[in-house]
Amino acid sequence: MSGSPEDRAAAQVHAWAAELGFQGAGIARVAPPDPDGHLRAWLDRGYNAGLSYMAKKVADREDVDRLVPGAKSVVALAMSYRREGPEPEPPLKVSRYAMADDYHNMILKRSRRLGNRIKATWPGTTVKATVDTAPVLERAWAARAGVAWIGKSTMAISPRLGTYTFLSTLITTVAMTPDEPLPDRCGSCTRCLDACPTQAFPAPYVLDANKCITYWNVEHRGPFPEPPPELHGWVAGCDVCQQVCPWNKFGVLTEERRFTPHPDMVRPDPAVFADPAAHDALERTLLGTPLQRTGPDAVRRNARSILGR
Ligand code: B12
Ligand code: SF4
Ligand code: SF4
Repeated sequence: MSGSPEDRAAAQVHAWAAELGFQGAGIARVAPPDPDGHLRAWLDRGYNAGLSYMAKKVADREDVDRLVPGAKSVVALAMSYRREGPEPEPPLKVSRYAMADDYHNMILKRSRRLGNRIKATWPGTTVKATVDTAPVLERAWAARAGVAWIGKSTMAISPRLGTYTFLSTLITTVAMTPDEPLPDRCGSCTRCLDACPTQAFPAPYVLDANKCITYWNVEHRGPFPEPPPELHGWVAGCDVCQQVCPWNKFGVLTEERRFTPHPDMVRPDPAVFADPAAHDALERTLLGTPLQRTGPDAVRRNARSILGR
């Protein structure tokens, strides 16, 4: 490998990321990730709904140096979970990300393996891996590192992978040559804004979680308020703003066995999902998926609301 030490470090990290199964990887120099204050504007308008954790550690989200003192680079990583197969279907639709094994542990392990290689190669280095496990603006870093641009749906869109990706970051004290950010390729398209069943986008690039189905059916605990939110058949998550996005027509498919949908989650059985007597069966069905955290009570609440029980 030729070039400066920063060039060599960047090339090495790119090669390792690909080896570890990250189809998208990019490097950003440490700088404020949200200089225009989108996060604070979002919080000021109450668009975080009941996600109180988003209003905490705002300064950390705005400055990775607070998480890793002396940080010089952020490696942004993306892994596709897209596979062929039928779209979620009524009566109870499960979003694609929620049909398979929970991604957090699996991706965190891979990111940490990448971190360990970095530490072994550059002794004395600090690294921190995140997969929605620390106050980090993962989409903003994916955009800065040239992995994706942030679309009008607020999804990070990779030209090769589309939007069905999980993001991760690795913050490190190693200096590396950064990649170029990508231009916004949404153009005049407004499909996601038009298709959102609950009109959850007050403006392009801004999502109001108070209206987003995923907020209500995955994050909200306890009974629904009156009148209850319209779930439009989605018992867990919602994929509409991704289903309509033209960048998802040709995205790279996942090769990860762990992202194979669990059969019970592809066509959820209303008897298991909605009947309180089937609590234990529902708990077993959710085991190991991202919905284990949401829990059987909330998932049954969603199913009953959809089925009018
Ligand atoms: C809170 C949260 C949610 C909330 C709020 C979503 C939101 N859009 O803010 C809810 C529960 C609704 C949610 C839903 C989903 N989520 Co979520 N979520 C998060 C979390 C924890 C934080 C996101 C955040 O910081 N929001 C605050 C807003 C202000 O930040 P932002 O979305 O990054 O927005 C940036 C831009 O939009 C931009 N911006 C804002 N305003 C404006 C205005 C203009 C004009 C411009 C140009 C830019 C701009 O600046 C912001 C900051 O840089 C991240 C994990 C993480 N730690 O980052 C996962 C994460 C974003 N979610 C993820 C996923 C997969 C989903 C769902 C697809 C799940 C599903 N199928 O149901 C949906 C998608 C809904 C959607 N369209 O966003 C993935 C996204 C992967 C990707 N390719 O983008 C993440 C990164 C988790 C992960 N590690 O993979 N999520
Ligand atoms: S996930 Fe569904 S409800 Fe939320 S913004 Fe996208 S289309 Fe709208
Ligand atoms: S549907 Fe269109 S506007 Fe929305 S994110 Fe995809 S390309 Fe951008």
